[in-house]
Amino acid sequence: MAINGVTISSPTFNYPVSPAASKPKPRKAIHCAAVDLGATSGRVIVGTWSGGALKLTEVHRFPNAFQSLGRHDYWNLPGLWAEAQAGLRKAAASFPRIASVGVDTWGVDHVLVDDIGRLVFPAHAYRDARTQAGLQRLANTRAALERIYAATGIPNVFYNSSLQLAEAVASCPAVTDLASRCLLLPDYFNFLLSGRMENELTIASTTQLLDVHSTDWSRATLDYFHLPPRWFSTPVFPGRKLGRVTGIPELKDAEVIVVPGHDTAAAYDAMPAEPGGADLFVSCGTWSLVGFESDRPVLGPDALAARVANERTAGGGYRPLTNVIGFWLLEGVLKAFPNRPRSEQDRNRLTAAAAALPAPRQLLDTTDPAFVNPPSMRAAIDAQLKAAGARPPRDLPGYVRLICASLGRGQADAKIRFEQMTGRRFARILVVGGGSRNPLLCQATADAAGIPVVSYSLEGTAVGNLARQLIALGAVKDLATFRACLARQLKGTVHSPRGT
Ligand code: LFR
Repeated sequence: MAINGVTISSPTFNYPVSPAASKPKPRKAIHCAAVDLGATSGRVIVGTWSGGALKLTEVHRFPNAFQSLGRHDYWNLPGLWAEAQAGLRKAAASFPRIASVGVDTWGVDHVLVDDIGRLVFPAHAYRDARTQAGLQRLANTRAALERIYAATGIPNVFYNSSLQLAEAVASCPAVTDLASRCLLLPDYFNFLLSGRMENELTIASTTQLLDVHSTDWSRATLDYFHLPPRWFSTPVFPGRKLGRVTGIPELKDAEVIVVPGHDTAAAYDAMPAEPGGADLFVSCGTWSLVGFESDRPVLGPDALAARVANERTAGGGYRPLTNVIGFWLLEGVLKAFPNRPRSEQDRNRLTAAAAALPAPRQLLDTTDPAFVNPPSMRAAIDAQLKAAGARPPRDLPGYVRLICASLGRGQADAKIRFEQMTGRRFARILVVGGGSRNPLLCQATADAAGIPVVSYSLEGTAVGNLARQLIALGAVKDLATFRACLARQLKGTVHSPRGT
């Protein structure tokens, strides 16, 4: 299918639903638009639900990157909004009637606005180094560190909104008078689309400010970081309708529906998981998010040491996960090679060349803070290897081999730690996102974890976003139904572990 020059060729973009799951109704096709913003790229995807099947059409895709100005890193919000609008206009031009729109983005980043939604502080990017002092301070204050983890279930990580907001208040105290609301980025885009300001639950849970035992904010944690409680409203659950689109005349009849605003929550919703909880999930893109779903959080000293983040699912449950650095490593290294791949075909060739190389003797420590935002990723990798007495790779395939093997080890380590902490045993690892299309990484993960990895070529974040819209519109009964359909209809690639 080709729309506006974008061709969707993968058969996995069609999700027929069996009659048992959803009796075919003589209804017209329903079209929903997912605005899915990632830290390195964004897209607008239309999901068409018809005759019990979901079809995806990518109508718009664009690169995204934070930009440095002076000593800080910022998001280009006007640019992102322009791209989101352009994508939504294309959606409206290509489909007869878009019923609804939902927005998901990466976690933690936010805006501070006044009563009418005007920005009163620039939107910093989470890799900005401004949180380093606060990060160290909390790391060195054991009692506070434990108290905050017990209260929020979120470990002390450089990108937390808590640390970012505390820095904003400390460096610019007037911001507490200027701002009346803190909106996470999906909340802000929902506001731009609908005029309504709401905080959404899944994205709120990335802030380190939400109470881990309720679905409201942790007053003690807000106080610790000197943040005004009035900036935050009780989070709404995904599925809430915010009213019609106001800013884009072509979409004036479409509803703005709150979806899991956090892209990782959306991606986990799209996992074709077996019921029973024996699947470990990996949503792999710029970050690799390794975790599972649980009806209770994983807390305590071991979880804190393993930096387990108890983020929330769209239903209010828990998604204990660890963040492995992901393809940020590769995206960084590619910048050092002018002959880097430009097409999908080139990328496949590079992966194949890397797969033909012998396994690296020395793996990277993927938790090294030097990889967070280095001026040169290649230099940061070389420095770590040299410090360990190992020789850096000679060429790009060598780096790809090293990165995939190291990420595979990192993902497998997360699985092992989860099993130790919870007593669970995982039988499979399901992978969605860009990393699912990298057989080298999937195989490295299977080999290191000792269980099969099943990869699905699936834009999980957009699919989860669309799933919640369809549920809110009454077209799909519930998430379990949606997942059961995916599990029956999607063809995964199985990477079986190889003995060493
Ligand atoms: C992935 C993600 C992760 C979050 C990181 C920073 O896109 O949302 O879940 O930890 O970005 O926000």
